[in-house]
Amino acid sequence: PPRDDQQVFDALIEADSRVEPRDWMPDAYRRTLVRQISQHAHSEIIGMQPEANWITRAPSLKRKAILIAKVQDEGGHGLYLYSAAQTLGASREDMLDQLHAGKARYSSIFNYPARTWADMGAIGWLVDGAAICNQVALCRTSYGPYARAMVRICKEESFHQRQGFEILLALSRGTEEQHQMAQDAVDRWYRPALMMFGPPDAESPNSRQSMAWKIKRVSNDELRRRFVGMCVPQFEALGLTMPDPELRFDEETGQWEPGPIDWDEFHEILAGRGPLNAERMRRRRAAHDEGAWVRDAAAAYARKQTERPAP
Ligand code: FAQ
Repeated sequence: PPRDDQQVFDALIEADSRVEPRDWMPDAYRRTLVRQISQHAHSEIIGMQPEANWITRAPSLKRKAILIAKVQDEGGHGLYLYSAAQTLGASREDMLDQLHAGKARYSSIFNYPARTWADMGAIGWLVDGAAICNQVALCRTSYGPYARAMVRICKEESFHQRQGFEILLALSRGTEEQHQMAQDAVDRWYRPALMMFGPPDAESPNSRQSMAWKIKRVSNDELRRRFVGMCVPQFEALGLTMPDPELRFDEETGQWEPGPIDWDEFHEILAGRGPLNAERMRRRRAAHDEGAWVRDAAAAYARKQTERPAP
C-alpha cells in the first residue's frame, strides 16, 4: 500500500537505518540537526583558541609540531561539520553570521583560560576524552552525513587524547613542581569537562525528542557517567588525584557517580558570562575579518573559471 512521507521516515528510524540528505524528513528533525551540528562545528573552531595560544610557547620543537597538527585537525573537524549541516540546506554564511552575532551556542568548555603548558595535557586528555565519549555514540546517529563525519573525527580525537595523556604523564613523573602543575591543570579542567555533556537529563529540554529520532543515542547523564568511569583508572595511571571527593561507586549499577556539579556556573557561561566568552568571540570575529581577502580571492577565482569559454 502507498505510504506517506512521515510513515516512510518513521519506518527508517524504527529500522535503525540512516536518513540521507535527499530523503523527506520532518522540519523539526531538520532544524534540530542544523542546531546541533552547527553548534558542534562552532565548538570546533572556537575550540582552536585555547591551544593555539600555546603554540609559540610549546616546550620543544616536537611538542610544537604535534600541537600545530592538533589545532589544525580541529579546524578540519569544523569544516566537515559545517559541510554536514549544509547538506540540510543551512548556508555556511548564515551559520557563521549567527556565531559572530553571538546568537549561536558553542561548547561551554572553551570559555575557560588555558593557563599553563599542563593545560595542553588536560585539554587533550579530558576535553578530547569527553568529546570522544559523546561522539562515539553519535557515530550511530540517525542522520547519515553527521554519523559518517563522526567516524573520522573520533579517530583523530583518539590521537588528540593520547597526546594529552602523554603530556600529563611526562609532567606527573617529572619534578615536584611539574607534578603539581599537572595536578593543578586537571583540578581546573575536570568539572568543566563534565559539563560538556549538557544539563542533567531531567533539565535537558531537547533530549526526549532527540532520543526518539535517534539523533541522540545515549542520554547526557549516562554519557557523563561513562566518562567518569573511564577517568578513574586513567587518573590512577597518571599518578594524579581525581578532584572529586564525593565521587562514589554505585554497587547496584556498577557505575561511578560524580559528586555535585555547579550548574549555576554552567548557566552563567551559556548566558555569555563565563571567564573568557567575550575574548573568544572577539578573537573569532577578528580571525573572520582577517580572512576576508582569502574568501574574496576564492570567489574571484571561481568566477573566472565559470566565465572562461569552454575549450
Ligand atoms: N555548552 O537539551 P540539551 C569539541 C545547550 S567537543 C554549551 O541537553 P542537546 C572537540 C544546548 O545546546 C564539544 N551549550 O541539548 C574539541 C541546548 O541549547 P539550545 C562539541 C550547551 O543539544 C576538543 C541547551 O543547552 N561537541 O568541540 C552545552 O540535546 C578539544 C539544553 O541542552 C558537541 O557539540 C554545553 N556543554 O544536548 C575541539 C557534540 N550542553 O540550542 C577543540 C554534539 C548543552 O536548545 C579542542 N552535541 N548546551 O538553546 C551534542 O551531543 C548535544 O548537542 C549536547 C547537548 C549533548 C551537547
